[in-house]
Amino acid sequence: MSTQPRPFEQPIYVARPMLPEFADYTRHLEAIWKCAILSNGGPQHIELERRLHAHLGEGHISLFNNGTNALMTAVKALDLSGEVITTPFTFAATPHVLSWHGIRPVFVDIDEHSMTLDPGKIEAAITPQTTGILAVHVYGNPCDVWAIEHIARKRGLKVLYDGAHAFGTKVEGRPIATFGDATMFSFHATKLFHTAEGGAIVMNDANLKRRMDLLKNFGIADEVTVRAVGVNSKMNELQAAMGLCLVDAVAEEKAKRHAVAEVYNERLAGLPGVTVPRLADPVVDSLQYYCLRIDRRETGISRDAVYDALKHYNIFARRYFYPLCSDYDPYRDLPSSARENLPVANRVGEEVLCLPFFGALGTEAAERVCAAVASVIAEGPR
Ligand code: T4K
Repeated sequence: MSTQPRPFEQPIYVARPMLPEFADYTRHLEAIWKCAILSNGGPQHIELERRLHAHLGEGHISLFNNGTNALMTAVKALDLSGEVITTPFTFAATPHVLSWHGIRPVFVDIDEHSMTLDPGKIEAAITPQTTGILAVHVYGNPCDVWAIEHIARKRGLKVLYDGAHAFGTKVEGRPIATFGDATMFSFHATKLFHTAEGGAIVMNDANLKRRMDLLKNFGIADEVTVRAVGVNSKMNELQAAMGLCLVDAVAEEKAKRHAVAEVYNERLAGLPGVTVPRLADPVVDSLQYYCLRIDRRETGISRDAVYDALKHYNIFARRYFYPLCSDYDPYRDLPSSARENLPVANRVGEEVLCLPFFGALGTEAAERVCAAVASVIAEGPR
């Protein structure tokens, strides 16, 4: 007789931030205390910008106090207006940054496998008002960057990537941020690399970098010159110090996550109706999220029922990204939000389940998560 898996003693969440040695962080704090520079591009900020090139490529990096403000500033710096094509299968921040600028998001369906914008459906959504494409490297899966580049060149559109999950992702050996006009990375606490809250824009054009730096600092060029309508979105020294403590720990964290992902793949791939992510793509995966797909027709149990039942095991998985952004109150009445326009995104949104995924979870706990998932599916709906 099979025994029921044991619930976890403590709640297991989808993410858990890497934390540096406390003494390491206080060493950075001592340096901050000594010079009394807490913000506005101090020594920690300068050093972090320099150190991040190893992970984000040789483009120009501009640091921000969070990923949303970084994206919002990039929308302004790129002069996007009118309509911008984007995906409904993303976090609220993606369409919100457009709406905050009075730009209409136009939702286009996603590709079944990468879960990113389907380039085959972009052109039909372009109108005379379209100025750009805001595509998302969901879970760190790269968009079809070549096809998007081709369309953007042909139609004269700007390309902004939301790479909130794509820290370290490469395509054919190229850092992901070398594609498009600019790429945003989130350094939120739940991300592989973090600064508690934070983010960055990476871009190839030095003029754009100057404009981003201007806009995130009120548009101030010098003590007597304000050149643009800017905001205050600067990363402060305490955030940058956290980043400096963690930047070298990313490789070890990724190795631990890889081991967890291998356990998940090994134990869950055989469950009928369950699809696990591929780990051996010619792409360097950011290992940000581990997302299962649960096909109710085959498993006999809905994703939502699995999500709820896992809570009895003290496992708090997340349904990133359900509901779709096109179903949020501010967007549901847009013509592009119609279900018929987004059949793949609607189906995928009902199948995805992100399991707890962080290095400190360890392979033993990962085995227990798998046992719980398998047991929930075997038992079927309660
Ligand atoms: N674009 C995309 C595609 C994004 O996914 C995001 C953010 C953005 C743009 C915007 O970037 P930021 O402005 O955030 O830099 C979380 C994150 O807050 C958010 O950054 C992230 N995406 C989104 C996918 O996930 P919630 O509402 O799910 O967070 P929360 O508080 O429920 O956290 C999830 C779990 O993580 C908790 O159950 C416990 C654990 N946790 C969380 C925090 C904050 C910790 O253990 N420690 C912590 O400090 O949004």
